[in-house]
Amino acid sequence: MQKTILITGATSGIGRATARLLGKAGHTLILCGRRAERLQELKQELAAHSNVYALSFDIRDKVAVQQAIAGIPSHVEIDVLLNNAGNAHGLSPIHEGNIEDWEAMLDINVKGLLYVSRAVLPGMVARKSGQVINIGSIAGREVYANGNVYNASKFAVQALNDAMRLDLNAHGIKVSQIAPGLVETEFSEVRFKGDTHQAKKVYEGYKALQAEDLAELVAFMLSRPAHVNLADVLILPTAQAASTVVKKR
Ligand code: NDP
Ligand code: 8X3
Repeated sequence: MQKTILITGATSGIGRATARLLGKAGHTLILCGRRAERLQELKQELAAHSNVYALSFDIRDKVAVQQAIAGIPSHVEIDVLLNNAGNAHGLSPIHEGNIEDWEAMLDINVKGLLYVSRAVLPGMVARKSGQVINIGSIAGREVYANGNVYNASKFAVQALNDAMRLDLNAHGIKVSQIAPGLVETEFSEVRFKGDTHQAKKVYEGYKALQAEDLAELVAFMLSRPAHVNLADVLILPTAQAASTVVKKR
């Protein structure tokens, strides 16, 4: 069955790979991110398969989020919300943390997810159907040294995922979390502020998850029958046993 799927953070990594897979399967997509040119490229790439709406906004801006989602044509009813946009900014001990980095992580990973959810969920509730998939992290299950505020933001996603499932249960809405371990995307470049050498080192000596692995998981979760909810899925590279335990060659 074809669905209408809103994906935040569709300009890169997990979100972009998922947009490609679901778009090629013919689903209608609402793709979000700040980099408008990448959204347009994706729209063109998928034009033969999928009806794509591109919404460019900064998820930290609650007015922009609300306006962008309110601007979606009223006949386009969102069946699936993939709350994926997010990043780590920095990796340093708490007493040396950069306060702007902290604000970015809390504003994007937590508050941004809330702004989008607040704008999308009332429609699902009114229709008594829908599905939310929140992208959390292994970092939301165990803290690691210097991860502090990123960990806190992903623990918040875990809490919000569980809270959404409770609050939306009476309305027939599925709520699920995917908590990945190490995925080779632009994530580490963002964390290390464009230091590609440091970013590459994160993925050296073992096979990290690829964005396409996550896309396949999302597609599988969406393909389950109505009575089945993969409510919380931890997905790791085989080489990874815990946040900081990775078997390298
Ligand atoms: P990428 O850096 O490749 O993608 C991040 C996406 O988030 C981009 O599309 C970016 O779009 C969007 N985004 C970031 N900031 C904003 C903002 N202020 N406003 C709107 N959109 C924003 O990383 P990943 O694909 O790896 O990350 C996706 C999710 O997966 C995140 O929630 C991350 O925490 C999570 N995750 C990643 C893991 C990994 O190892 N890679 C592991 C576990 C979880 P744009 O810059 O165009 O705005
Ligand atoms: C991203 C994975 O281990 O860098 O959430 O925190 S990790």
